[in-house]
Amino acid sequence: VPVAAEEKPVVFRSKLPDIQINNSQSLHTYCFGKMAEVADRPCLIDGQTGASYTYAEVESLSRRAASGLRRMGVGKGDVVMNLLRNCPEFAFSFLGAAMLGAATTTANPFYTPHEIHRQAEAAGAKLIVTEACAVEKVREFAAERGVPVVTVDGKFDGCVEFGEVLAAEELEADANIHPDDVVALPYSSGTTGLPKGVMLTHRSLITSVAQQVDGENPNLYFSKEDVVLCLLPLFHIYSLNSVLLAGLRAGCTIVIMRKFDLGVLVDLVHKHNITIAPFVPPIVVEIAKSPRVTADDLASIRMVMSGAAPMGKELQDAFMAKIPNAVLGQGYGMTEAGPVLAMCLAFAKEPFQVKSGSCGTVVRNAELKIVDPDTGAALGRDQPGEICIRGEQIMKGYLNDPESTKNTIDADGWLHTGDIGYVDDDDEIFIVDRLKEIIKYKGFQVPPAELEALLITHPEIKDAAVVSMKDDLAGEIPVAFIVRTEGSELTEDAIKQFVAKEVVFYKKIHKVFFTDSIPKNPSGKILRKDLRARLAAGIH
Ligand code: 4UW
Repeated sequence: VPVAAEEKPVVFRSKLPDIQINNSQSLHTYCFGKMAEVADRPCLIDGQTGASYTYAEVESLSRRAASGLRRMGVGKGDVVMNLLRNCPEFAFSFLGAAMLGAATTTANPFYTPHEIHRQAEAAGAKLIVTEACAVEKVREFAAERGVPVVTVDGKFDGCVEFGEVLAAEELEADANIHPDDVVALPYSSGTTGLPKGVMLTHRSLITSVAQQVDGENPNLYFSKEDVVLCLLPLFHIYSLNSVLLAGLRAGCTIVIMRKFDLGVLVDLVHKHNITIAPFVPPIVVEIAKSPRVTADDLASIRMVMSGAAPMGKELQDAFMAKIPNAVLGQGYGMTEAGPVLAMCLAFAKEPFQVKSGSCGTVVRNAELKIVDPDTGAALGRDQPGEICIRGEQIMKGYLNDPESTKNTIDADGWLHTGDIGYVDDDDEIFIVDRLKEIIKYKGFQVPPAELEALLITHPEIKDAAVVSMKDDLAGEIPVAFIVRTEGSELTEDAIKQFVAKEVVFYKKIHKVFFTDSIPKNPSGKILRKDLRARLAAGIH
């Protein structure tokens, strides 16, 4: 009997050497690691009010937030919900909770009450920090469950102002924190199903930030002189990790912007001499196309990052023609992966040549492989397959969901992304397709399973399937295939409105196609590929 040769999978590594990462400290200690050098430098600037906080002040305010939160009943192992647009208080609350050994679950303040309650409940939120635009959506729910609500922008009946939380003495001693304690609990639907709590620990986030900004030749070179624009929402892991935490660690000044507006963006760039601009593709498109924005307007920017959704070569080239002095490149992240899998090596302190359209090279201190989705065999260069990642940065697992965890992280510790891509001869990664069902509208997650579950609650809908359709501006939009009950004359508009009432704007259904049946495999799984192929071919 021939003995099978032991197969060694093809593993891809960074071109940068591994570094020593001290990831057994707590996340805030790590992020404030350069305090002696940066104590008096500006750390956070509120773009809207102009309020500026030094590093020493941010640490002190976070310590006071920690005491204030503790007084309100938050302790080790608890979860605080940040239901906030970008603001300095987001950082104080997040870091304060970390000092207590508590975790922060982040959610979009524009979520509907239903979406917010579901996450607050699943995460077991003990306290909610929010603002005027969302306070009415949580008030009743919080009162019923005895969850205190803190507001950052004014006084509301039955709520506590953030200023009162800060009116406490600084927390003297941190809780006893274990590196594997959860510190951030963002929600993501991952490769399938409904949104789940992604347990990111002190160890995983320190590792991820270090893989980006630490070392003699950091992959993502942020320095004390840099001014980083924090425009992307901090409730999403991209901004939380690669803007706030990475910016703090590197000693940058972080300019906080509440919402996207091209005019305000240009003003802030000019006023604060922004040097680093983390964007998503729709923002890159808007700047590339806007005749109102000139190279002069953005002259201080030296680095433009894009991620969370694909950016093709054409767009990348068009944008670079507009800002010739900046380096434009991509990062590739996934909430569950800690989040960064790959980062553009042109962002390194000693930069490498890279290609347009690539989403970077695997980060250091990590392993990446490409597997055949059918056989699981590891593939070599230039062969597209499922991207898998391994390293100390990946999530600990999904909260209260060992089954989904097992389906995402295999027995050998490889996290399966559900993305299809290949690694070329220069170690650059190109994403070409998606195996998983998630739809990305401007980089925001739209879980089809959530919309399908909602649709079939309608008495005149017998069956439903939601898939993505390509869109020039948003990248992808959700569309629905609907089987009506017999005799029903339910209209496309009625269905769209039915969904719109229950979900945040980017999960709205854009088109409805009526059909006789939803194609499924023998075990009942929707054949999304078939539906997407139907759309592509124009057969509905
Ligand atoms: N190209 C094509 C890309 C790309 C992409 C992501 O919402 P999640 O779970 O997470 C994110 C995180 C993105 C991110 C984090 C930190 C960072 O530095 C950075 O780059 C600068 C980006 O999006 O969605 C994960 C899914 O989003 C797709 C892909 O399908 C992935 O599994 N995605 N980045 N550059 N697609």
